[in-house]
Amino acid sequence: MQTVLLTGFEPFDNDLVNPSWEAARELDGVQVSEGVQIVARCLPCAFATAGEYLAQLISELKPAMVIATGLAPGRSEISIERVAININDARIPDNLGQQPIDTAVVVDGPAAYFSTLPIKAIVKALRDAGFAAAVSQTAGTFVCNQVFYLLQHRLAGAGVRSGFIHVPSSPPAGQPSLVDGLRLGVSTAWLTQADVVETGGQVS
Ligand code: PCA
Repeated sequence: MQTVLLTGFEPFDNDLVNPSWEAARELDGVQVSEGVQIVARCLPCAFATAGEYLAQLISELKPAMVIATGLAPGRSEISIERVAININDARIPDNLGQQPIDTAVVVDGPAAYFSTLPIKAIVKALRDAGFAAAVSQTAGTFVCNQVFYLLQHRLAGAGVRSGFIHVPSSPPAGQPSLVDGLRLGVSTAWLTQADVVETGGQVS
């Protein structure tokens, strides 16, 4: 049995729930395709511990693919992140009271890492199924970006697909559930051989 590690985050910024974990937890144990099962875990929203826990999960589970998810409170679309950058610049304190400003995620690490998920194929599959979805050119500079960067740093060259998906606070009315959206995102990421070529770009 192969494992797809799917993470969500605990609530932060005085919220009581985090929809990323509420959705991811529903997918724990779900089969993606023959012989491939999702293991869902919740990461702490803290610079000091989130990456450490993720590294521990990767060592333990030896996943064949990793998708981390988090909440992007201001967005209305499911955002498939393109790139993680080597900077922490927190607008608010994390859940342990830390608020790093302009520090490196990894000292002397590369400026950025790209997602190794087929991001355009995921956006297309979600849109075709009725979700508002888009490629996002920034995962921010808070704990989600840090975890995304550490994930890509850890798995660089390992041949294990990995990336990050931001979810909205609440999907617009009339859309299928976030749980179904994440399930479709995971299965598309797993089954797609080569990413589709269509624009997901922006003019500034
Ligand atoms: N969203 C935050 C951190 C945890 C989460 O769910 C972010 O986008 O950085």
